[in-house]
Amino acid sequence: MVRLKSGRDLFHRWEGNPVLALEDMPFRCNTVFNGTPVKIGNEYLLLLRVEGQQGYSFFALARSRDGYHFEVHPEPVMLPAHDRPWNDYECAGIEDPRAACIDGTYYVLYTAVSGRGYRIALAQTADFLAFERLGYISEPGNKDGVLFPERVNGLYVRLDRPFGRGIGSIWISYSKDLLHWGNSRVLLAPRPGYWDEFRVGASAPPIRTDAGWLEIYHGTKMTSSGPIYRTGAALLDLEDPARVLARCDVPLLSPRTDYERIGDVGNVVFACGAVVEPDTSVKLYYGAADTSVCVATARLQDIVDCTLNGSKPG
Ligand code: BMA
Repeated sequence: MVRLKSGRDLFHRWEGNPVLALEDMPFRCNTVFNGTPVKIGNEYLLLLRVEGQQGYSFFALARSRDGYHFEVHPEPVMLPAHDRPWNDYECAGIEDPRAACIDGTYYVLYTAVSGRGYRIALAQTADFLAFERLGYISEPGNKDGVLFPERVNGLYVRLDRPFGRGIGSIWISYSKDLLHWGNSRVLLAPRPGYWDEFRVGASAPPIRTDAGWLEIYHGTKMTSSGPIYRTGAALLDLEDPARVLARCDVPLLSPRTDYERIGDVGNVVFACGAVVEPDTSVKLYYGAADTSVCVATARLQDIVDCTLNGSKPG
């Protein structure tokens, strides 16, 4: 049994954090952060964002038997594409993967970066070692794409974060084939005066609970020394996920430790996915200060209760 330290946040950081940092990487790079987890059988896989020394990002894979101790595959598993038409839109890197399993198939949404801006890209994988690119599913000016893990009323559903006029909100869209999306509308907007008053974006693919789809998202508040990235949660109607049922007033995880406050980008906790265990505990994997990968845990019911009550966790 792994002992967890209690903090002031609902999520409890693992005392062995960070899970992965530069010294754990088997190849040269600048940083490793923002990994998306899947659990296949008893094995945990983390698809990691790695920033190379050149400055652009790509993906690596780490494996674990307990969700805490990971070993990184010796080579990167996905690099920005070299060939047309893909290289036109990701020549400056691929970032922030989010994996979802829908009807037995693993899909990864990621941010494709080029001089033309940020686009959301869709890829498919069987083993997280080889990836088939399926398409770009947004115009430039969009990121933080996550897929719901199942169709709702026969349609695929996704959340994303178009930039709008720079004050980003989380939007919801629908699709029959994962490639063509529509009926897009605003779902969660920044809240003036709150910890998420500047920008919000989806973090983890939504988790089905009895109380609704639980969306663990990130929000930022701007300060005189830059934004602070925190983690919050909202509940969406199971049948009509465009309907927000509840939203937690307070963040569930905030940068507090040295490894979250100090790094290439300080004051950042940025999750790209969570694993719900059979005992309904949740392992949230997050990038800390854009410099390492960490894990924090909470009970699913506590996250739901906190979101429903909308107030400070006990
Ligand atoms: C966001 C994304 C994340 C990053 C965060 C903090 O816009 O680029 O990859 O972790 O900023 O720098």
